[in-house]
Order: sequence, then C-alpha cells, then structure tokens
Amino acid sequence: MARLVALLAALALGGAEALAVGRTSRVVHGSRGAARMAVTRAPKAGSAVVNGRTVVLPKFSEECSYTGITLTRYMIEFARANPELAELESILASIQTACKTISTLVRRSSMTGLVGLQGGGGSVNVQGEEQKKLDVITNDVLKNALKFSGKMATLASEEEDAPVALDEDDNYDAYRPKDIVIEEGNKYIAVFDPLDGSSNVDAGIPTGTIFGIFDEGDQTCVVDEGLPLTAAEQECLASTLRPGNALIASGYCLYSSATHFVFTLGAGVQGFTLDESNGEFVLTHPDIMLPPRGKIYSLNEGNRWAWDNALRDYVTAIQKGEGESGVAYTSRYIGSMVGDVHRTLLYGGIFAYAGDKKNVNGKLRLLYEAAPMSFLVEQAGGKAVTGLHRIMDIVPSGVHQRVPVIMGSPDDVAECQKYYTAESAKDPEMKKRCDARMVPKLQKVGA
Ligand code: FBP
Repeated sequence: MARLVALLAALALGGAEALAVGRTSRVVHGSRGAARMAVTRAPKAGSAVVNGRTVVLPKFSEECSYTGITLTRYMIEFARANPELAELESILASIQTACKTISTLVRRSSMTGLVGLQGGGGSVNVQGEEQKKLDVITNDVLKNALKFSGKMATLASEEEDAPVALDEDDNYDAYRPKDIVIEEGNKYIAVFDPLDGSSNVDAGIPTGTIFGIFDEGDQTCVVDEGLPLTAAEQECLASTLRPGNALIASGYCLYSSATHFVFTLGAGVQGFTLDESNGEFVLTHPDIMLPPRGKIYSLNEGNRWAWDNALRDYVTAIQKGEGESGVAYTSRYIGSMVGDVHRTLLYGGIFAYAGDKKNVNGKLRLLYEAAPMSFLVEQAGGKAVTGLHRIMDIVPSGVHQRVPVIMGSPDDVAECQKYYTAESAKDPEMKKRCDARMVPKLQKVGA
C-alpha cells in the first residue's frame, strides 16, 4: 500500500521529476530489479510485404531505461515475430560483431600500424584498385563472421575476385548424430563492401561497411557455359547475381564521430548508435524517413566537365535556386558513399555518382554498393535511379559491375530524372545505353 501511495505521489509531481523519483528508490525495484518505463522511441509496429512475403515488425512495449532497445533485442523480437526468417537474427548478430571489430580497427589504425597500402603497395584487387591494409583485414573480419554464422552459402565482396562458395564446416557433422535427420536451415547469400570509402581511411574521414542479404531463392540469371568455371562455381555465380529487388535485408555501418548501424529488413529503416560503454548498438533513429525534398546536393563536382548535359543543367538549376523548389541548394561531399548517403537519409537532398563521358557506368558497384543502398533509400521513402531506371530492377551482369547512381529525397530525384528523360528523348544513343542496363546479360566473373 505504502509503495502505491509513493508511486501516486511521485506521479502527482508530474514530468521528469516523477520519473526521477521513480528511478531513485521506489519505482525502480520491479520483480527483476531493473528500471522499467513506458517506451518513448519504439519503432512503428505492423507488417509489410517483402518479395511476396509478409514481414511482421517487432513490437516493444517495454524498454530498459539503462540499456534502451538494442540491435540484439530488436533481432530477437524480429525472429519471434517472423519464425520463417529467424535465421536473420544470427546473420545480423554476426554482421554487427564484425562491424564493432572494424570500428575499433579503423579508429585505432594510426596507433596500430594499420594505415597504408597492403604489402606496402602493389596489392591490387580485381578492379585494379590498390588495396589498403584495412581493405584486406576488414574483408577477412566480415567474411569470417558471416562464415561462422553457419547460415551462408555464398559471399561476394568488393575485395574478392569472384563469389566465394561456403561448404558446411566440420562442426556441422560433429553436431549431428549420423542417424538423426534434422531439417537443414535455409542458406543465404551475402554481398558486401567491407570498407567503403577506404581511400579516405588514413585521413580519419568517415568510412563504412555496406551489406546486402539474399535468401538462396531461385536463380535469376544464366551463366556463360563458355566460362572456365566448374558447375558448382557456375551455380554459385548465378545464385549471387541477383537484382536489388530480391534483397531481404541490407544496411551499412558508418565509422565516424560515432558508429552508426542503419538497416532494413524490407519494412522500414532503423538506425542504431554504438554505445561504447557497453558495446551495444542502441536504437536512436527509429523509422528513418527521408524528407520529400532537401536543400543539399552531394556529388564529385570534379567530374563536372564529363557530366551529361542532363546532370549539368540540373545541378546548375538547383545551385542557382532555379529548380522546382526555388531554393539554392548547398553542396556537401565526403567522398565515402556511406557517409554521404547517411547524411542524405537524415537531412534529405540528393546523392549521386552518375555516369559520365569518362565512366558511362559511373564508379559505384551495383551488387554490394548501389543495390543495398537503394533498398535502404526506398524503404525510407526515397528514390534510387540510374538516371532513367530504378536501380533495384537491374539484374547484375557481373559481380563488380558498375552502375550510375542518383538517390535521395523522392522529389529531388524525380526532378533530376526529368532532365535525363528530356535529354534521352533528344539523344537516342543515351536512351539505348540506359535501357541496355535493364536487359539481363550472360554473366562474366570479374566484370
Ligand atoms: P570504395 O572505397 O569502396 O572503392 O568506394 C568507392 C567510393 O569511395 C565511394 O565510397 C565514394 O562515393 C566514391 O568512391 C568516391 O569516388 P570519387 O573519389 O571519384 O569521388
């Protein structure tokens, strides 16, 4: 009775004090001794249909005021709400562990000698880029974490020439007495860029990890029988080269002033921040939605001379405040896709690495950069296009295929797209080039 009176008295005080009172001695001691209070920043509940599958969003009616809603707890609830997708819990657990490790490796790299080029230089990946020490190390960290989840069939990475097929590890048989047949879980495909923006890492500029998860599903592409690949390799390649609209999860981890983990499971976008004090990602940005329009454009203006007229005219118009909003936009460009997209998701506006006369397909890779980020942007209410077409609909023609990228606030991307539509109506070559990307082609390994 006394405790009830105290509680009512505390509540009568109203506001934070009430909670403070609650937190001190009276209200804190629940049956398990941890503080409990009504959740204030819980993500929206409900469900959504993803690739023909209904995904139920996890619900949080309580939150520990000391821990908050962690990514670990979010995925536990997600698995409870979606038993057929329960394996995503251990996959995301593996990815978050790898990202925490990478966050520490990047932050301490100047003190641990992890800056600079792999092997002092000369170590070149399949795209001809000189690898940083951290490119190779972060690739190993993420590859191992995914492999040890025991849920992956195939991995494709910016730092791997070709997709890597994962066989059952020895433990698999060790755990299964020969005579009992146990239903084998699903297997998944992970595509990732272990350290996006790595050209910036030695200068302490934000970098990130980008990932995308496909379920094994059915193959959407054919492989050139002429390729010198074994049947298993052909199988593995074909199962990896999937369009973005087949993704079941994607996200990034940003290594910057704070470490942010932002992801989607096809039903909205959730943002977590690493609480360095307990090593947990805590929900700080529930249900991220892009504003319909922003005031920031983000692209490498150093390429301006090579841009298509469409892009040049669009950027000129918004710089001068002669665009649809009549507002003069400002420029922000980090040169790390994860950093530039993270800011765009939170502040709105447009990020682009378009095709140009120098690189008709731009610079960013479809499978493990453009498609996973497009899934996020679309789930946050934005748009992601090549100029004329939706990036998520492109069937990759190679693991390292590049595509033009224009993404961000829906009204900004739609405005930019109008310039491309107008120019392609005058330039059949350009139209042909853009439409050709939408036609699935025979697959090539290193392309
Ligand atoms: P990687 O560092 O993973 O190769 O990524 C490419 C990237 O660094 C993107 O993060 C970024 O958006 C773009 O290249 C920057 O290119 P540029 O220096 O030509 O503007």
